[in-house]
Amino acid sequence: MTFDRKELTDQQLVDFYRQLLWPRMIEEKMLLLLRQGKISKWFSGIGQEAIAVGATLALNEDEWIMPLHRNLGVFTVRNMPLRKLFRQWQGNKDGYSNGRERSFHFGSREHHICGMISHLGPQLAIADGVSLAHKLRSESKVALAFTGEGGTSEGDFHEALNVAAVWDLPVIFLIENNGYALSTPTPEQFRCISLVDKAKGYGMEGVQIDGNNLLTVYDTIRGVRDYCLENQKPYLVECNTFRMRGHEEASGTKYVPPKLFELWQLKDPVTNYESYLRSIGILNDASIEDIRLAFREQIDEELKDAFESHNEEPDVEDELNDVYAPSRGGTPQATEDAHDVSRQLRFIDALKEGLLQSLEKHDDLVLMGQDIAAYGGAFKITEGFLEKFGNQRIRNTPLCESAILGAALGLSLDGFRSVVEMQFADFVTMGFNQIVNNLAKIHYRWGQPANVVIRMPTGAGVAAGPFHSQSTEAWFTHVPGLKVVYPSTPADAKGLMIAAINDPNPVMFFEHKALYRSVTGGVPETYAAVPIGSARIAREGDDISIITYGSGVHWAEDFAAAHPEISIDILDLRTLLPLDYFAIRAAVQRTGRALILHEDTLTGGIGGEIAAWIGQHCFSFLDAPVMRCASLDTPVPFSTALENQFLASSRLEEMITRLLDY
Ligand SMILES: Cc1ncc(C[n+]2csc(CCOP(=O)(O)OP(=O)(O)O)c2C)c(N)n1
Repeated sequence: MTFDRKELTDQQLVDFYRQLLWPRMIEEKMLLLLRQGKISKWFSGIGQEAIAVGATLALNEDEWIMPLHRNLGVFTVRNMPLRKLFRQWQGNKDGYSNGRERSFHFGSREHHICGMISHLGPQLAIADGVSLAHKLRSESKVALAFTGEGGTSEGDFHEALNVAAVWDLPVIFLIENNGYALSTPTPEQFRCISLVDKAKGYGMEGVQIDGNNLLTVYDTIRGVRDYCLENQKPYLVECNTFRMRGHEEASGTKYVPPKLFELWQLKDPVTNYESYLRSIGILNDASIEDIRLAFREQIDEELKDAFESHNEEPDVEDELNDVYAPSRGGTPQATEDAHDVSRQLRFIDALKEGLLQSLEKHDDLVLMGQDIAAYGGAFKITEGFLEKFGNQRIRNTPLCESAILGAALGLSLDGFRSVVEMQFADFVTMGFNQIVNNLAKIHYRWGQPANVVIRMPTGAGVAAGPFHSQSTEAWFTHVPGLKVVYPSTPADAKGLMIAAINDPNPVMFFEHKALYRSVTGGVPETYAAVPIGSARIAREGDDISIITYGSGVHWAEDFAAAHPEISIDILDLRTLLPLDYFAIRAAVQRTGRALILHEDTLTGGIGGEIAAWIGQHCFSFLDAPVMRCASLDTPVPFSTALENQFLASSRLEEMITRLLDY
């Protein structure tokens, strides 16, 4: 292995040695502790340290890195103290994730390190978002994201690189090609000759280097960083290396030919760099032993300290409180009579006004979605926004929901807020993982906000068939960390949009397409929020309470108008997560008869959750069993006759009659 020191001073070369040796020695100690049962799981980076260490040394300290499970060197070069890292690995409350995350699945804003989720590929697009934040602020910074060669097979790899290329983002994508993804060797993973060849396909530059040579990695990443900043473009770096231990310590290496270990042992990054420093007279036996001895002592001292730290008793309140980022406060609130104002707007125009006023209010708000700029979006809600706010804030995206949601999280990490439009709510499946695993969990895991609103044009009744009509809200009400909002009136569409954009948590914002142009109502002109989590009494009555949301509110109101002989009480939930249990209890108490109505299909719909809660908490108020009226448990059919039969509205009269007759 040949080394080229270029301009590096003797002192820098020694400092680099220390940076390279430190994670190696920590790991060797961890492997011992693992065997003694003192830590539970370990993903080894032995043999690969030059990549994490060299790349981190090449960046400025305030540039974000998205590391993975073998990148201890990123954490150590950023000076994270071993005593705290060790507490993290032990699941101690004094680690970096309050004991909530394992191994390297944590981050630290202070150190500009973004914690990974197990799914690997989602890290990559977060770098796009952080980099976009830099670009929007005209800051000269790069972001660097790691992936293994296995991770390059994920769709997220493709999406993230493509978005960075299309948006000219200075992101360094770094592949650690270590030969195996768990037991899968590279010929079973991809068929291109080199992964770096993929760069060309995305219209970006790329380079393949020896990942075991610390100075090569450092020098390459420094040069690539300069290139990215100067040209405002991404870059792909493939680092060849080898995984010298099992995928994780328990899984063994039986599937790796022993010859490969012998070969790569000769290329060990630490011993080779050490030999180089000896050969140029910078280190010798004595100085190396001094460094190693000092490290050994430091490890023992820091671990002693860490072992002495005890976990507090778990506290349910603490856990529940940390699911959501606390509200920032300060947003003006809509008055109670917001629905009674004389100015009438269609649902779609109210929504548009909420977005427009928010864009005016918050310079840090970015809108992203397919065809939302010049075209104005599939439903024309963002028409005219481009002219007013420019293409940096009103961003057309390539067709890649996952990367855009990941980028939204990256924007949030760097202080921006965003609204991401799903062209239809059905397409959220393509970004599902980013929502339920990354955005939803990040606050609980390591305390970061995900100030992202995901607009979901939803629902049936428009003869659009199974993939443009679904009610997908129940998929998300099951995910702690998300908020799920579903307005039924123009006033709420505007007020809840304002609230959602001010909320530091990810908000799924369901907008029923059939209501866009069919519903008109009073909407205040002022910029004011309708609080998330509070239901609205749409109509008070004595005979039966219909607890509903979205199109259900209008079905219930139409029924009530057509049946003045029945005194119908209607509760519009407005938010499905968190539910307004206080209002639900009051509604049940008002009539003693509860019908839960939703357009979503019956089984597993939010109605089941509400019915269970009423059964448990409001039993003494009930004069009849709680009933549910929902759509058929089938996909949403296309033909009007089939769709009408599918929809809950076709069974509403029957269900109301049954409940009243009980
Ligand atoms: C989406 C997903 N599928 C499967 C896994 C299980 N898994 C964890 S790491 C891994 C191999 C990853 O290989 P690579 O990206 O090459 O990184 P390496 O572990 O070699 O560093 C697999 C299959 C996972 N974590 N996420």
